[in-house]
Amino acid sequence: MYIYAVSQIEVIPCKICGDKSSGVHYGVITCEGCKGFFRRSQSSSVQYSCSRQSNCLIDRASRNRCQSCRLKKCVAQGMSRDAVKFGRMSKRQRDSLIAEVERHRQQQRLQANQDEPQSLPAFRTSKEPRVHSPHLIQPLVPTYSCPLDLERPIRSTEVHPYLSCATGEAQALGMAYRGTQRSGNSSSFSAGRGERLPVCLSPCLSLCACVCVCVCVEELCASIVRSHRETSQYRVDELQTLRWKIFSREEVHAYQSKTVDEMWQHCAMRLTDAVQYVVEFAKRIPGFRQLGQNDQICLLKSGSMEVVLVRMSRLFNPENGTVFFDGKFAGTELFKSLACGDFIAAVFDFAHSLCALRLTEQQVALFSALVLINAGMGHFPKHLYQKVTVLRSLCALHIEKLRWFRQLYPFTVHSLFPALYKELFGSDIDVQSVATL
Ligand code: HC3
Repeated sequence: MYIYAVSQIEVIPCKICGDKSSGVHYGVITCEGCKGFFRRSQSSSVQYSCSRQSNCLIDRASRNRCQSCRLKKCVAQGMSRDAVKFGRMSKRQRDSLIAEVERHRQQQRLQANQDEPQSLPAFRTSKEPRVHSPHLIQPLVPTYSCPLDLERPIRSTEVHPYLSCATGEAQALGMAYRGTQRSGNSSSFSAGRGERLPVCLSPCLSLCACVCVCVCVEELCASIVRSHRETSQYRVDELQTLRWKIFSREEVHAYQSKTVDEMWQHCAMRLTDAVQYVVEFAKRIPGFRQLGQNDQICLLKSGSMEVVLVRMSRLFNPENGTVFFDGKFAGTELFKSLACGDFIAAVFDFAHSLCALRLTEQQVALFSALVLINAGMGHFPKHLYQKVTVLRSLCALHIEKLRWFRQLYPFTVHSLFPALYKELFGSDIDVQSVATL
Protein backbone atom coordinates (compact mmCIF):
# COMPACT_ATOMS: atom_id res chain seq x y z
CA MET A 1 0.00 0.00 0.00
CA TYR A 2 2.85 2.29 0.83
CA ILE A 3 4.63 1.70 -2.48
CA TYR A 4 1.28 2.09 -4.20
CA ALA A 5 0.76 5.46 -2.51
CA VAL A 6 4.28 6.57 -3.35
CA SER A 7 3.88 5.65 -6.96
CA GLN A 8 0.58 7.49 -7.10
CA ILE A 9 1.74 10.57 -5.27
CA GLU A 10 1.55 12.78 -8.30
CA VAL A 11 -2.24 12.79 -8.06
CA ILE A 12 -1.82 15.26 -5.22
CA PRO A 13 -1.41 18.77 -6.64
CA CYS A 14 1.52 21.00 -5.72
CA LYS A 15 1.02 22.24 -2.16
CA ILE A 16 2.36 25.65 -3.11
CA CYS A 17 0.63 26.59 -6.35
CA GLY A 18 -1.77 23.75 -7.12
CA ASP A 19 -0.04 22.79 -10.38
CA LYS A 20 0.63 19.14 -11.24
CA SER A 21 3.10 17.80 -8.71
CA SER A 22 6.09 15.66 -9.49
CA GLY A 23 6.82 14.19 -6.07
CA VAL A 24 8.12 15.18 -2.69
CA HIS A 25 10.71 17.93 -2.93
CA TYR A 26 12.44 19.39 0.11
CA GLY A 27 9.88 17.54 2.23
CA VAL A 28 6.72 18.80 0.51
CA ILE A 29 4.72 17.59 -2.48
CA THR A 30 5.40 20.20 -5.14
CA CYS A 31 5.58 20.77 -8.85
CA GLU A 32 8.88 21.08 -10.70
CA GLY A 33 8.43 24.86 -10.83
CA CYS A 34 8.13 25.32 -7.07
CA LYS A 35 10.89 22.80 -6.46
CA GLY A 36 13.23 24.83 -8.69
CA PHE A 37 12.07 28.09 -7.16
CA PHE A 38 12.76 26.83 -3.64
CA ARG A 39 16.17 25.52 -4.65
CA ARG A 40 17.13 28.89 -6.13
CA SER A 41 15.79 30.70 -3.09
CA GLN A 42 18.29 28.83 -0.91
CA SER A 43 21.23 30.66 -2.39
CA SER A 44 22.65 33.03 0.21
CA SER A 45 22.59 35.94 -2.24
CA VAL A 46 18.80 35.79 -2.63
CA GLN A 47 16.65 38.33 -0.74
CA TYR A 48 12.98 38.72 -1.66
CA SER A 49 10.57 41.39 -0.51
CA CYS A 50 6.84 41.84 -1.08
CA SER A 51 5.61 45.17 -2.45
CA ARG A 52 2.10 44.53 -1.10
CA GLN A 53 0.96 43.23 2.30
CA SER A 54 2.86 39.95 2.26
CA ASN A 55 -0.33 38.02 1.65
CA CYS A 56 -0.28 37.55 -2.11
CA LEU A 57 -2.25 34.66 -3.52
CA ILE A 58 0.03 31.97 -4.86
CA ASP A 59 -1.49 29.78 -7.50
CA ARG A 60 -0.40 28.38 -10.81
CA ALA A 61 -1.09 31.60 -12.70
CA SER A 62 0.20 34.03 -10.11
CA ARG A 63 3.11 32.13 -8.62
CA ASN A 64 5.76 34.16 -10.44
CA ARG A 65 4.34 37.54 -9.37
CA CYS A 66 5.65 37.63 -5.82
CA GLN A 67 8.74 35.65 -4.94
CA SER A 68 8.62 36.71 -1.33
CA CYS A 69 5.11 35.36 -0.73
CA ARG A 70 5.89 32.24 -2.75
CA LEU A 71 8.89 31.52 -0.54
CA LYS A 72 6.83 32.30 2.54
CA LYS A 73 4.29 29.72 1.44
CA CYS A 74 7.02 27.17 0.71
CA VAL A 75 8.38 27.57 4.24
CA ALA A 76 4.89 27.58 5.76
CA GLN A 77 4.15 24.29 4.01
CA GLY A 78 7.28 22.84 5.53
CA MET A 79 9.82 22.99 2.70
CA SER A 80 13.33 22.80 3.99
CA ARG A 81 16.74 22.08 2.57
CA ASP A 82 17.28 19.22 5.00
CA ALA A 83 13.80 17.84 4.68
CA VAL A 84 13.19 14.29 5.72
CA LYS A 85 12.89 11.75 2.97
CA PHE A 86 10.14 9.23 2.57
CA GLY A 87 11.89 6.36 4.28
CA ARG A 88 12.03 8.35 7.46
CA MET A 89 8.40 9.41 7.55
CA SER A 90 6.50 8.56 10.69
CA LYS A 91 3.66 6.07 10.46
CA ARG A 92 1.18 8.88 11.01
CA GLN A 93 2.65 10.88 8.12
CA ARG A 94 2.63 7.84 5.86
CA ASP A 95 -0.97 7.00 6.71
CA SER A 96 -2.08 10.53 6.06
CA LEU A 97 -0.19 10.52 2.75
CA ILE A 98 -1.90 7.30 1.70
CA ALA A 99 -5.28 8.75 2.71
CA GLU A 100 -4.60 11.91 0.74
CA VAL A 101 -3.58 9.96 -2.36
CA GLU A 102 -6.75 7.93 -2.08
CA ARG A 103 -8.86 11.11 -1.68
CA HIS A 104 -7.39 12.64 -4.82
CA ARG A 105 -7.81 9.44 -6.75
CA GLN A 106 -11.46 9.31 -5.72
CA GLN A 107 -11.88 12.87 -6.89
CA GLN A 108 -10.20 12.08 -10.19
CA ARG A 109 -12.42 9.06 -10.68
CA LEU A 110 -15.52 11.12 -9.96
CA GLN A 111 -14.32 13.80 -12.34
CA ALA A 112 -13.59 11.24 -15.03
CA ASN A 113 -17.05 9.71 -14.66
CA GLN A 114 -18.67 13.12 -14.96
CA ASP A 115 -16.70 13.92 -18.10
CA GLU A 116 -17.57 10.63 -19.77
CA PRO A 117 -20.76 9.85 -21.60
CA GLN A 118 -23.02 7.91 -19.25
CA SER A 119 -23.10 4.85 -21.49
CA LEU A 120 -19.39 4.20 -21.15
CA PRO A 121 -18.33 1.54 -18.68
CA ALA A 122 -16.65 2.70 -15.50
CA PHE A 123 -13.32 1.31 -16.64
CA ARG A 124 -11.48 1.60 -19.90
CA THR A 125 -10.27 -1.21 -22.04
CA SER A 126 -6.61 -1.22 -22.90
CA LYS A 127 -7.38 -0.10 -26.44
CA GLU A 128 -8.96 3.15 -25.31
CA PRO A 129 -6.74 6.13 -24.75
CA ARG A 130 -5.68 6.52 -21.13
CA VAL A 131 -6.49 9.61 -19.16
CA HIS A 132 -2.87 10.41 -19.19
CA SER A 133 -1.08 12.97 -17.19
CA PRO A 134 0.34 15.56 -19.55
CA HIS A 135 3.12 15.99 -17.04
CA LEU A 136 4.54 12.64 -18.04
CA ILE A 137 5.40 13.84 -21.48
CA GLN A 138 6.43 17.32 -20.52
CA PRO A 139 10.11 18.10 -20.41
CA LEU A 140 11.47 17.88 -16.91
CA VAL A 141 13.80 20.67 -16.00
CA PRO A 142 16.77 18.90 -14.44
CA THR A 143 17.84 20.23 -11.05
CA TYR A 144 21.37 20.43 -12.30
CA SER A 145 22.73 20.23 -15.76
CA CYS A 146 24.71 17.12 -16.42
CA PRO A 147 26.35 15.89 -19.58
CA LEU A 148 24.84 12.47 -19.05
CA ASP A 149 22.50 12.47 -21.97
CA LEU A 150 19.83 10.00 -21.04
CA GLU A 151 17.93 10.49 -24.22
CA ARG A 152 20.77 10.03 -26.61
CA PRO A 153 20.85 6.57 -28.11
CA ILE A 154 24.09 5.00 -29.20
CA ARG A 155 24.12 5.01 -32.94
CA SER A 156 25.36 1.87 -34.60
CA THR A 157 27.99 3.96 -36.37
CA GLU A 158 29.44 4.77 -32.96
CA VAL A 159 30.20 1.16 -32.29
CA HIS A 160 33.92 0.77 -32.07
CA PRO A 161 35.33 0.63 -35.60
CA TYR A 162 37.75 -2.13 -34.66
CA LEU A 163 35.01 -4.39 -33.52
CA SER A 164 31.69 -3.38 -34.89
CA CYS A 165 28.92 -5.52 -33.54
CA ALA A 166 27.04 -7.96 -35.70
CA THR A 167 24.37 -6.46 -37.93
CA GLY A 168 21.60 -8.03 -35.94
CA GLU A 169 22.97 -6.60 -32.76
CA ALA A 170 23.40 -3.13 -34.22
CA GLN A 171 19.86 -3.29 -35.50
CA ALA A 172 18.68 -4.39 -32.11
CA LEU A 173 20.26 -1.30 -30.63
CA GLY A 174 18.49 0.99 -33.04
CA MET A 175 15.23 -0.86 -32.99
CA ALA A 176 15.07 -1.22 -29.27
CA TYR A 177 15.65 2.45 -28.95
CA ARG A 178 13.06 3.34 -31.50
CA GLY A 179 10.69 1.08 -29.62
CA THR A 180 10.76 3.26 -26.54
CA GLN A 181 8.11 5.93 -26.17
CA ARG A 182 9.31 9.36 -27.02
CA SER A 183 7.65 12.68 -27.21
CA GLY A 184 8.58 15.34 -29.71
CA ASN A 185 10.79 17.12 -27.29
CA SER A 186 14.28 15.74 -27.13
CA SER A 187 14.76 16.41 -23.45
CA SER A 188 11.54 14.83 -22.33
CA PHE A 189 10.93 11.22 -21.56
CA SER A 190 8.05 9.06 -20.67
CA ALA A 191 7.86 5.71 -19.04
CA GLY A 192 7.61 2.71 -21.27
CA ARG A 193 5.46 0.82 -18.78
CA GLY A 194 3.51 2.30 -15.89
CA GLU A 195 4.21 5.81 -14.79
CA ARG A 196 7.25 7.73 -13.76
CA LEU A 197 7.94 7.55 -10.06
CA PRO A 198 8.64 10.71 -8.13
CA VAL A 199 12.19 11.59 -7.27
CA CYS A 200 11.35 11.75 -3.60
CA LEU A 201 12.72 8.33 -2.74
CA SER A 202 16.39 7.60 -2.72
CA PRO A 203 17.26 6.39 -6.22
CA CYS A 204 18.02 2.92 -4.97
CA LEU A 205 14.68 2.55 -3.22
CA SER A 206 12.69 3.94 -6.10
CA LEU A 207 14.45 1.69 -8.56
CA CYS A 208 13.72 -1.32 -6.38
CA ALA A 209 10.10 -0.23 -6.09
CA CYS A 210 9.83 0.27 -9.84
CA VAL A 211 11.45 -3.04 -10.51
CA CYS A 212 9.17 -4.85 -8.06
CA VAL A 213 6.06 -3.27 -9.46
CA CYS A 214 6.99 -3.76 -13.08
CA VAL A 215 8.07 -7.27 -13.69
CA CYS A 216 8.50 -10.67 -12.17
CA VAL A 217 12.02 -11.77 -11.31
CA GLU A 218 12.48 -14.11 -14.24
CA GLU A 219 11.32 -11.55 -16.73
CA LEU A 220 13.54 -9.01 -15.05
CA CYS A 221 16.65 -11.19 -15.30
CA ALA A 222 15.99 -12.04 -18.92
CA SER A 223 15.54 -8.38 -19.70
CA ILE A 224 18.76 -7.39 -17.91
CA VAL A 225 20.73 -10.06 -19.75
CA ARG A 226 19.27 -8.89 -23.06
CA SER A 227 20.09 -5.28 -22.24
CA HIS A 228 23.64 -6.25 -21.41
CA ARG A 229 24.01 -8.17 -24.64
CA GLU A 230 22.69 -5.31 -26.71
CA THR A 231 24.92 -2.72 -25.09
CA SER A 232 28.09 -4.60 -24.24
CA GLN A 233 30.17 -2.81 -26.87
CA TYR A 234 32.26 -5.89 -27.67
CA ARG A 235 31.28 -9.50 -27.96
CA VAL A 236 33.27 -11.89 -25.83
CA ASP A 237 33.61 -14.51 -28.58
CA GLU A 238 34.99 -11.91 -30.97
CA LEU A 239 37.44 -10.73 -28.35
CA GLN A 240 38.68 -14.27 -27.92
CA THR A 241 39.72 -14.37 -31.55
CA LEU A 242 41.55 -11.06 -31.17
CA ARG A 243 43.74 -12.05 -28.26
CA TRP A 244 46.78 -12.21 -30.45
CA LYS A 245 46.42 -8.50 -31.30
CA ILE A 246 48.79 -6.98 -28.79
CA PHE A 247 50.33 -3.52 -29.00
CA SER A 248 53.88 -3.62 -30.31
CA ARG A 249 56.71 -2.12 -28.33
CA GLU A 250 56.75 0.89 -30.69
CA GLU A 251 53.02 1.42 -30.31
CA VAL A 252 53.29 1.24 -26.53
CA HIS A 253 56.12 3.72 -26.73
CA ALA A 254 53.97 6.07 -28.79
CA TYR A 255 51.32 6.03 -26.04
CA GLN A 256 53.99 6.53 -23.39
CA SER A 257 55.38 9.49 -25.30
CA LYS A 258 52.09 11.34 -25.09
CA THR A 259 52.05 14.19 -22.62
CA VAL A 260 50.05 13.64 -19.44
CA ASP A 261 47.21 15.81 -20.61
CA GLU A 262 47.13 14.23 -24.07
CA MET A 263 46.89 10.75 -22.55
CA TRP A 264 44.27 11.83 -20.01
CA GLN A 265 42.21 13.34 -22.79
CA HIS A 266 42.56 10.20 -24.88
CA CYS A 267 41.58 7.88 -22.04
CA ALA A 268 38.78 10.19 -20.97
CA MET A 269 37.32 9.83 -24.45
CA ARG A 270 37.58 6.04 -24.43
CA LEU A 271 36.11 5.91 -20.98
CA THR A 272 33.26 8.18 -22.03
CA ASP A 273 32.46 5.87 -24.94
CA ALA A 274 32.30 2.97 -22.50
CA VAL A 275 30.11 4.98 -20.11
CA GLN A 276 27.68 5.77 -22.94
CA TYR A 277 27.10 2.07 -23.40
CA VAL A 278 26.55 1.66 -19.69
CA VAL A 279 24.00 4.48 -19.78
CA GLU A 280 22.20 2.67 -22.56
CA PHE A 281 22.35 -0.54 -20.50
CA ALA A 282 20.88 1.23 -17.48
CA LYS A 283 18.08 2.73 -19.53
CA ARG A 284 17.05 -0.75 -20.59
CA ILE A 285 16.85 -2.13 -17.06
CA PRO A 286 13.14 -2.49 -16.33
CA GLY A 287 12.02 0.31 -14.07
CA PHE A 288 14.99 2.57 -14.67
CA ARG A 289 13.13 4.86 -17.02
CA GLN A 290 10.28 5.16 -14.58
CA LEU A 291 12.57 6.91 -12.16
CA GLY A 292 12.70 10.66 -12.05
CA GLN A 293 15.43 12.10 -14.24
CA ASN A 294 17.43 13.24 -11.23
CA ASP A 295 17.39 9.77 -9.72
CA GLN A 296 18.51 8.27 -13.02
CA ILE A 297 21.38 10.74 -13.15
CA CYS A 298 22.25 10.06 -9.52
CA LEU A 299 22.48 6.32 -10.09
CA LEU A 300 24.54 6.74 -13.22
CA LYS A 301 26.86 9.24 -11.62
CA SER A 302 27.67 6.86 -8.83
CA GLY A 303 27.42 3.59 -10.70
CA SER A 304 28.48 3.94 -14.32
CA MET A 305 32.23 3.86 -13.67
CA GLU A 306 31.74 0.84 -11.43
CA VAL A 307 29.92 -0.94 -14.22
CA VAL A 308 32.64 0.04 -16.73
CA LEU A 309 35.17 -1.61 -14.42
CA VAL A 310 33.01 -4.72 -14.12
CA ARG A 311 32.75 -4.80 -17.89
CA MET A 312 36.50 -4.44 -18.18
CA SER A 313 36.87 -7.99 -16.86
CA ARG A 314 35.23 -9.25 -20.07
CA LEU A 315 37.93 -7.52 -22.06
CA PHE A 316 40.74 -8.72 -19.90
CA ASN A 317 43.18 -11.44 -20.80
CA PRO A 318 44.41 -12.91 -17.51
CA GLU A 319 47.11 -14.90 -19.28
CA ASN A 320 49.17 -11.81 -20.03
CA GLY A 321 47.40 -9.15 -17.92
CA THR A 322 46.19 -7.08 -20.87
CA VAL A 323 42.91 -5.33 -21.65
CA PHE A 324 41.33 -4.63 -25.01
CA PHE A 325 41.81 -0.93 -25.51
CA ASP A 326 41.90 1.08 -28.74
CA GLY A 327 41.61 -2.02 -30.88
CA LYS A 328 44.40 -4.08 -29.35
CA PHE A 329 45.36 -5.64 -26.05
CA ALA A 330 47.31 -3.36 -23.73
CA GLY A 331 49.16 -3.89 -20.46
CA THR A 332 49.46 -1.43 -17.60
CA GLU A 333 52.64 0.09 -19.09
CA LEU A 334 50.64 1.55 -21.97
CA PHE A 335 48.92 3.88 -19.47
CA LYS A 336 52.22 5.10 -17.99
CA SER A 337 51.83 8.69 -19.11
CA LEU A 338 48.59 9.00 -17.15
CA ALA A 339 50.96 9.22 -14.19
CA CYS A 340 48.71 7.22 -11.91
CA GLY A 341 50.36 3.84 -11.95
CA ASP A 342 48.93 2.80 -8.58
CA PHE A 343 45.39 3.36 -9.80
CA ILE A 344 45.94 1.55 -13.10
CA ALA A 345 47.54 -1.36 -11.24
CA ALA A 346 44.56 -1.54 -8.89
CA VAL A 347 42.11 -1.45 -11.81
CA PHE A 348 43.98 -4.24 -13.60
CA ASP A 349 44.15 -6.27 -10.38
CA PHE A 350 40.42 -5.91 -9.97
CA ALA A 351 39.83 -7.05 -13.57
CA HIS A 352 42.12 -9.99 -12.94
CA SER A 353 40.27 -11.00 -9.78
CA LEU A 354 36.86 -10.73 -11.44
CA CYS A 355 38.11 -12.67 -14.42
CA ALA A 356 39.22 -15.45 -12.11
CA LEU A 357 35.58 -15.94 -11.11
CA ARG A 358 34.88 -17.00 -14.71
CA LEU A 359 31.48 -15.34 -14.77
CA THR A 360 29.10 -16.12 -17.58
CA GLU A 361 27.69 -13.26 -19.64
CA GLN A 362 24.42 -13.65 -17.71
CA GLN A 363 26.26 -13.30 -14.43
CA VAL A 364 28.15 -10.25 -15.65
CA ALA A 365 24.84 -8.73 -16.75
CA LEU A 366 23.09 -9.33 -13.44
CA PHE A 367 26.11 -8.29 -11.44
CA SER A 368 26.35 -5.06 -13.43
CA ALA A 369 22.69 -4.29 -12.74
CA LEU A 370 23.24 -5.03 -9.07
CA VAL A 371 26.27 -2.76 -8.96
CA LEU A 372 24.28 0.01 -10.56
CA ILE A 373 21.32 -0.33 -8.22
CA ASN A 374 23.59 -0.65 -5.23
CA ALA A 375 25.35 2.56 -6.22
CA GLY A 376 22.14 4.30 -5.12
CA MET A 377 22.81 3.12 -1.60
CA GLY A 378 25.50 5.75 -1.42
CA HIS A 379 22.71 8.31 -1.39
CA PHE A 380 21.28 6.87 1.76
CA PRO A 381 22.37 8.75 4.85
CA LYS A 382 25.69 7.23 5.85
CA HIS A 383 24.52 6.00 9.23
CA LEU A 384 21.65 4.14 7.58
CA TYR A 385 23.88 2.63 4.93
CA GLN A 386 26.22 1.38 7.64
CA LYS A 387 23.28 -0.40 9.21
CA VAL A 388 23.09 -2.64 6.13
CA THR A 389 26.57 -3.92 6.89
CA VAL A 390 25.64 -4.47 10.52
CA LEU A 391 22.47 -6.30 9.47
CA ARG A 392 24.47 -8.57 7.16
CA SER A 393 26.90 -9.57 9.88
CA LEU A 394 24.08 -10.07 12.41
CA CYS A 395 22.32 -12.40 9.99
CA ALA A 396 25.54 -14.29 9.30
CA LEU A 397 26.06 -14.64 13.03
CA HIS A 398 22.48 -15.85 13.40
CA ILE A 399 23.14 -18.66 10.90
CA GLU A 400 26.36 -19.52 12.71
CA LYS A 401 24.45 -19.74 16.00
CA LEU A 402 21.85 -22.00 14.43
CA ARG A 403 24.61 -24.31 13.19
CA TRP A 404 26.01 -24.46 16.69
CA PHE A 405 22.58 -25.17 18.16
CA ARG A 406 21.86 -27.86 15.60
CA GLN A 407 25.02 -29.71 16.56
CA LEU A 408 23.84 -29.78 20.15
CA TYR A 409 20.14 -30.42 19.51
CA PRO A 410 19.73 -31.96 16.05
CA PHE A 411 16.39 -33.52 16.85
CA THR A 412 14.85 -30.25 17.97
CA VAL A 413 15.87 -28.56 14.73
CA HIS A 414 14.84 -31.47 12.51
CA SER A 415 11.55 -32.28 14.11
CA LEU A 416 10.33 -29.39 16.16
CA PHE A 417 11.33 -26.27 14.30
CA PRO A 418 8.81 -24.72 11.91
CA ALA A 419 9.32 -25.65 8.27
CA LEU A 420 9.56 -22.05 7.17
CA TYR A 421 12.24 -21.36 9.75
CA LYS A 422 14.31 -24.23 8.39
CA GLU A 423 13.75 -23.17 4.83
CA LEU A 424 14.93 -19.67 5.63
CA PHE A 425 17.79 -20.33 7.96
CA GLY A 426 18.59 -24.01 7.90
CA SER A 427 20.81 -26.00 5.61
CA ASP A 428 19.71 -28.40 2.89
CA ILE A 429 19.77 -31.22 5.42
CA ASP A 430 17.11 -29.47 7.48
CA VAL A 431 14.90 -28.79 4.50
CA GLN A 432 15.25 -32.33 3.15
CA SER A 433 14.37 -33.69 6.50
CA VAL A 434 11.10 -31.79 6.34
CA ALA A 435 10.18 -33.71 3.23
CA THR A 436 10.95 -37.04 4.81
CA LEU A 437 9.10 -36.37 8.02
C1 HC3 B 1 41.29 1.27 -19.34
C2 HC3 B 1 40.09 2.12 -18.89
C3 HC3 B 1 39.18 1.27 -18.02
C4 HC3 B 1 38.52 0.17 -18.84
C5 HC3 B 1 37.80 0.68 -20.07
C6 HC3 B 1 37.19 -0.46 -20.92
C7 HC3 B 1 38.25 -1.47 -21.28
C8 HC3 B 1 36.08 -1.11 -20.08
C9 HC3 B 1 35.15 -2.01 -20.84
C10 HC3 B 1 34.54 -1.28 -21.99
O1 HC3 B 1 33.64 -2.12 -22.69
C11 HC3 B 1 35.65 -0.76 -22.91
C12 HC3 B 1 36.60 0.08 -22.17
C13 HC3 B 1 36.91 1.26 -22.67
C14 HC3 B 1 37.82 2.21 -22.01
C15 HC3 B 1 38.68 1.57 -20.92
C16 HC3 B 1 39.25 2.64 -20.03
C17 HC3 B 1 40.12 3.69 -20.69
C18 HC3 B 1 40.93 4.23 -19.58
C19 HC3 B 1 40.56 3.47 -18.33
C20 HC3 B 1 41.66 3.48 -17.30
C21 HC3 B 1 41.28 2.86 -15.99
C22 HC3 B 1 42.20 4.90 -17.05
C23 HC3 B 1 41.26 5.94 -16.46
C24 HC3 B 1 41.36 7.18 -17.32
C25 HC3 B 1 41.19 8.48 -16.60
C26 HC3 B 1 42.18 8.57 -15.45
C27 HC3 B 1 41.43 9.58 -17.60
O2 HC3 B 1 39.91 8.64 -16.12
